[in-house]
Amino acid sequence: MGSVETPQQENYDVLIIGAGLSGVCALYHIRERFPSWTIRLLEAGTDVGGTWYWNRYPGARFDSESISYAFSWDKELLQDWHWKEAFSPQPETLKYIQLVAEKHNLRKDIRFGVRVQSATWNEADHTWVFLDEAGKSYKTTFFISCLGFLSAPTLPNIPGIDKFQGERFHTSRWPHDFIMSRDFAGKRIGVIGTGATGIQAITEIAKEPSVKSLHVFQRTANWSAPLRNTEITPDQMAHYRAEYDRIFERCAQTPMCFIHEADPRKSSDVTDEERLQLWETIYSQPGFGKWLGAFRDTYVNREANKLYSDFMENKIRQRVHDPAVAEMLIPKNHGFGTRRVPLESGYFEAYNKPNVHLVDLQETPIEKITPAGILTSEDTEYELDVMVFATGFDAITGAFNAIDWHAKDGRPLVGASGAGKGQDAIWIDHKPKTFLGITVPAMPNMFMVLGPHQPFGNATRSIEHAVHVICELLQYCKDNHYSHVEPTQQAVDDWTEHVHECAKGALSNEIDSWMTGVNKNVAGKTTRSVARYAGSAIEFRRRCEECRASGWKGLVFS
Ligand code: NA7
Repeated sequence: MGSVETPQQENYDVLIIGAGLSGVCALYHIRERFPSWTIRLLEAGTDVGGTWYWNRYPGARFDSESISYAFSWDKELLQDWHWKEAFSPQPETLKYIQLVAEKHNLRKDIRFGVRVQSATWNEADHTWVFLDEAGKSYKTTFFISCLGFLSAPTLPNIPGIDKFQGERFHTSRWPHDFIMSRDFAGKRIGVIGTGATGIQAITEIAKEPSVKSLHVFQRTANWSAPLRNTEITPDQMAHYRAEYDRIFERCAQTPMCFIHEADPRKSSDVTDEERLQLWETIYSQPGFGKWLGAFRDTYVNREANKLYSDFMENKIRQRVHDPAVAEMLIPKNHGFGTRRVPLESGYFEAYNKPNVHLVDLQETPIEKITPAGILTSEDTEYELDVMVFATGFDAITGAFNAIDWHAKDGRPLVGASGAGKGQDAIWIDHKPKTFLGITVPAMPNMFMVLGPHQPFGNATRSIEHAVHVICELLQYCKDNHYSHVEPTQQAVDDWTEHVHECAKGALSNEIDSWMTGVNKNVAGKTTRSVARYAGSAIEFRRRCEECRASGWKGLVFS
């Protein structure tokens, strides 16, 4: 293969979209593996980083351990890089990704500031043609989606949202030159949203002494538990450097690729004292252990979940001075750990400050946004200078939906059921169909990193695996001179059924959240779907390897 370029159209062997961790990893490996191929990466932002480029809101940081999150393949960088904190803040993580790009001279193959608008499959020559917003076209044989599963921000569908006269920020579109002590000084801030993002941002804004007031508008209380972040000293870092292989090995042995794993006992296997002892131990330790390290039946057995939720409720009560506020902060509609558990560093204590106020939207829903602030039922208007939307993302399928797809036979990728073109869509009503979470029916030559039906967990670990599978697949195409690969309908149906099976029995599957495909701000996303691989990443990898070893059974090549 080779490249012919004209001013109107650029031609590539492989086109990658998105320069987050997925895109950076894919670009590096594909370039290394296929040096004779022409490869280009298109990115809407002005630099690499993805999630860590866009999400610059105060308090943005990992809640997975920094040392388990780095790329495992750059051994040299692992030995050079110093994670400053056990749970890295956004600016440091962005620096790390920038360093990877710099060290491997990746930016030379990336076009920044390019937002893709449409994509069309050409059956005649087995290529995709992408069109960007500026009207430029890019033709490619293979295409790798590194679009991100939390990259399409959504604003709340509240009447009057455009009428507000003050400043408005979505947390994932935060200004690059923001300084809180300057930009929020003396201001009345309102935050809508109490997911992982809201909890981090609220905590940090509440700590800023110059802020006049902070009102938090909470529609659904979320569980949250202490992060327990610490600095990493040079000595500790030296120790971790020697341990990296062991750390990554450990991640490979756990269902979500974190260093944490469930206690093998069931809640009912132990005495009340033993149960309390484990809970207190994991609660006192840093990181996700308090979510993922609980008894193994905690998220599949209602009684077990209730016991652990009661324990967590009491922890909240102990930390919030006003009992009425504590009650509002305790989730009533879902058990602990059945949604993604945000980790916090003083979130509950924020509500003990005299200038921080919680508005329970279950009690007094928002009627509208006014030029001066937020009007809730009972005619209360909260006057604000700044409105922060921590309202999340059109998750998993959202970034795909932002592109106008003309797949095989002109089919759209995402569409609404009912009348019209949507009926022909491959993912009707945002309900994904894939094979191995990597390929999609009627979307030949497209491979996804962190796409629907893949395990998310510790993202870097999942990314490395997906990129590995894609490289193997591309190698097979190259070795056999194939320019066309697509999953069979049977393989897609079987895989999609397997993914649905994996989700059965999990209490999280009964709860609305981005993980179950619900976002009430997005048309067509009001009912639950199985959008992610909820089984073990170990089983996921086994199935991918089985497919490779079988000569890619389930895929057709030509
Ligand atoms: P999430 O977890 O989807 O949270 C969004 C929050 O915004 C959540 O509390 C929502 O309440 C709230 N929300 C959304 N729309 C509205 C309206 N219209 N009115 C009031 N409140 C609203 O997004 P995050 O950014 O926090 O986190 C996403 C993931 O990113 C996170 O899990 C990490 O893995 C990284 P709701 O619960 O829907 O009632």
